[in-house]
Amino acid sequence: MSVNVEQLESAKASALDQLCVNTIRTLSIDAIQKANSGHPGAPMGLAPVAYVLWDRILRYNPVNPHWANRDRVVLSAGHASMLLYSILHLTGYDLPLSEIEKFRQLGSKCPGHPEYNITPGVETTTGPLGQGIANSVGMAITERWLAAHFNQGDDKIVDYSVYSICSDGDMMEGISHESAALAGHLKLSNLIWLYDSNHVSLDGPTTLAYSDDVESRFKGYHWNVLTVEDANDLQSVEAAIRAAQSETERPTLIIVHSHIGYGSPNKHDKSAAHGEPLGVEEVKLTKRFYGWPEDAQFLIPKEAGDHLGQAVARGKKLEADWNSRHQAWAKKSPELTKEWDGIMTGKLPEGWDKDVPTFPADAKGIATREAGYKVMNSIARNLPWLIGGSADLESSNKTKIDGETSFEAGSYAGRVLRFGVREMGMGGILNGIAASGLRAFGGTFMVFSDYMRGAIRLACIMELPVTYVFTHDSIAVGEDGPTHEPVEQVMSLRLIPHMRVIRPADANETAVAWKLAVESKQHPTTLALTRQAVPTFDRTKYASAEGLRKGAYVFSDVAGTPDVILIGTGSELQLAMEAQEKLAAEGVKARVVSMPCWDLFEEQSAEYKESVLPSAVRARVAVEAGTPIGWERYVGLEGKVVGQNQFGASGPAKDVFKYFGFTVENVVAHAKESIAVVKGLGKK
Ligand SMILES: Cc1ncc(C[n+]2csc(CCOP(=O)(O)OP(=O)(O)O)c2C)c(N)n1
Repeated sequence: MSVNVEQLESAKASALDQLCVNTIRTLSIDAIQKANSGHPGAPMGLAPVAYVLWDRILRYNPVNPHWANRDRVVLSAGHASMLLYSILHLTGYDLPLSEIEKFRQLGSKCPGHPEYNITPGVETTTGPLGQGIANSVGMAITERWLAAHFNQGDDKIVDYSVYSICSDGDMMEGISHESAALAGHLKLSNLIWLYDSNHVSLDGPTTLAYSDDVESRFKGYHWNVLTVEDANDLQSVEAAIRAAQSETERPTLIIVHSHIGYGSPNKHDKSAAHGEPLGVEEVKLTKRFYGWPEDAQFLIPKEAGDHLGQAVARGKKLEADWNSRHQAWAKKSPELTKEWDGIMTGKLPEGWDKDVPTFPADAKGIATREAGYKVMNSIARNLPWLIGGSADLESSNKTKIDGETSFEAGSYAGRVLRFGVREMGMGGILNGIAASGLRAFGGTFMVFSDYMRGAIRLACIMELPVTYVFTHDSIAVGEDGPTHEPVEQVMSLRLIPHMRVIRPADANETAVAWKLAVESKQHPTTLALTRQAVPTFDRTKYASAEGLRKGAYVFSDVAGTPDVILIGTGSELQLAMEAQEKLAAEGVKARVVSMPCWDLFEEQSAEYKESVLPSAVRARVAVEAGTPIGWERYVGLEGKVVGQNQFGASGPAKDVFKYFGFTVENVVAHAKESIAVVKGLGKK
């Protein structure tokens, strides 16, 4: 397609803009039609917004999508992925047209929904509505923290903005309420959400279920709220974003009124445009509306390609300017530069774990949440970019970084994050922080990890090293009763690929667990910690807690081949140990295995696994105060599980534990039963 540029300049000033906008639209439409799958409606309506952002507003370098001071854009409405891929391609990211032509095909850099680490320019994985905007809050928190920490007077090396493009669905999701409320409270003026208000979602018009007054809602969160009446009015879109940029006190929501499926004669403003290709005939009609050659596929008019391609030269210059600022800053601030490099490269500072305590043997012991607090603080002292907090359970979760201030509006250097009672929001925000380079942790009760599960799953998909401090990890919570007593949570977290669930048995295992969490580059870690005190085992008598690094290890052995193996995790290792003693008194040889982390154990060699759980020893008992489902994997069909197959009850912890069979006698009985089964004498 050829456009007379002179004509363009002399005629409507926006003709070239229009050409670019329609290029974004038609690329998206064609990719979706070719894949015979996808969501064309939002890219068609939002193309002008994407165009204004990437062409006139954002500071980025397509050639280096990891440039530290780039503006971030999160496409929270991940189903509109083709919008993002089209603009990334056109602005010169390493995303060739051949990848767009393979949209939604196996191995393509253009997967169905944007995926972190697959596509250059994609800042986070989105698709589950609402998660992206919560991530953007985490990114904005990180920018503020980095700016407070690293900018020195007029030497500003951190000053990026965070944008999110979101939709009706994002706004309906609960997580949007939590994360927006916190962003408003924290006065994150570096955060700008562009809300695609097109009044249509999957099932039909949003009026079916949604009549929020979004403007009032966000004003209530102390946001700056602006409105653009027509997404196609590029000047208004630009003016609104520029107004948002000059806001210094509040995050900004720009409500952009748009039309889903804009330009499609039969699907414009209809949910039919939302989630399926337009169809061959409708594509033609739509292209005719745009003044596009009807049969052209993946057409990028030269003028549009050239114009949007200028982003490469622009980006190179922006980054080069920043590099000279950064170099000047680095000369003046060598110590800070070391920290900066550590954050940007993911390298831990030397000596980060030098103060991690070794806990002396103590029969009374301490709760692993308490040990976790001590260990986390010993690490925080030497790892300045460890940052985190709790969803209003700090005194219970023991997550306070001592001697540090809170991250607060206007005082952004603090490392103590206060999420309020917002577990969902916390989950999404932690992902945004981790994706921005800081080491982030967040705490709540294990039972409420369910509230965070959507975000946890995304952390696992993205392989972000977030640390979850989930305390009160069993029915030993006691008095608060079944609503607060996790039963299925620990096991269900183990089900998520990439997650490392660690349930340490004592203070020294907790120390190793925290170290592993901090060393992790690609795995989120769940630390399942007790409310109640557990003995600190005598490591001169039993195996070193470093065994935790292998997931499971022989904690206390017997001479010769054991008659039975007792596997304990967390607070139940002590039951296994006491049972070992009782069984020994009856002449039964029991090996005790501590198994704090299934996932790590699975990563070990077959030889190692065999050395811990020899296949010849089939009498086995697993003891864990959680659902027994799954333990068959390690105890086999002849083994037994002392687990919790039902909800707990309210009462003092020791009574609850006893009531549900977490007693030495019960473990001993199960061990004997398993031995009998193996001998062919008992019931499986
Ligand atoms: C948490 C979550 N629930 C449900 C979906 C399925 N889903 C994808 S898009 C969509 C409708 C969204 O409508 P809207 O956000 O208005 O997008 P638009 O129709 O404007 O493209 C739904 C329900 C999802 N992706 N995430």
